[in-house]
Amino acid sequence: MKLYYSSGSCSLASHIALEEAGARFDTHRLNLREGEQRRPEYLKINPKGKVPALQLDDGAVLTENPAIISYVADTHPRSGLLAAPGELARARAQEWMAWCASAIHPSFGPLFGALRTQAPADEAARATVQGHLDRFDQWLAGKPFVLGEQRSAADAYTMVFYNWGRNLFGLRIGDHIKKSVKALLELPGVQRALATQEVKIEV
Ligand SMILES: N[C@@H](CCC(=O)N[C@@H](CS)C(=O)NCC(=O)O)C(=O)O
Repeated sequence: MKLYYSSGSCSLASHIALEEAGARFDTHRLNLREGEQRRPEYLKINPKGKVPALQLDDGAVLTENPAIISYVADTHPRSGLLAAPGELARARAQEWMAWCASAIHPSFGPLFGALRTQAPADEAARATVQGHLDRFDQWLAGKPFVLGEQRSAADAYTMVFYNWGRNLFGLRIGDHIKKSVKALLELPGVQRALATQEVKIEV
């Protein structure tokens, strides 16, 4: 398998899942600022022009973080990233990833837009992201990971939003998120993904 990613982007979520699953995979880094995601050779891999994309050994390409993370979890069942079909814990992890992909991630869009044009970010857009981060934080109260004491596929996004919120946009990060990030930083797979992507996380 080969993961197409960009350093510090949402593809870090899939990268963390692959490493935590103990998957064997190669990586290919794209520079989004230089527009490598729109070059014809990459559009042949992912016509959407986005990362992540996971190319499987038979050449098939999977895109969208929740799909990639679920596939990796299901093909590496001993990793314990996702519970078996029919178990509530599986649905909870998928519920969480769907929220991350469909609500939290897009809410950062206007902030990235402002960053690119060096314009001040719209306060309403910042407030929307802050609301998501606060809800994220409340959910983590009293537990190190999204589903409780054990890390799971649902934790793959935490580092992405922590990094964006704190380091790129100076948003408020609650203590429960910080505790979760600390716990995630102890995991060898998370450490490997961050090292490969050359992303430095401080809590
Ligand atoms: N829905 C996709 C979103 C992928 C996405 O937006 N990736 C961004 C990086 S975080 C990207 O590739 N942006 C490049 C561009 O839009 O040109 C997913 O969850 O995987």
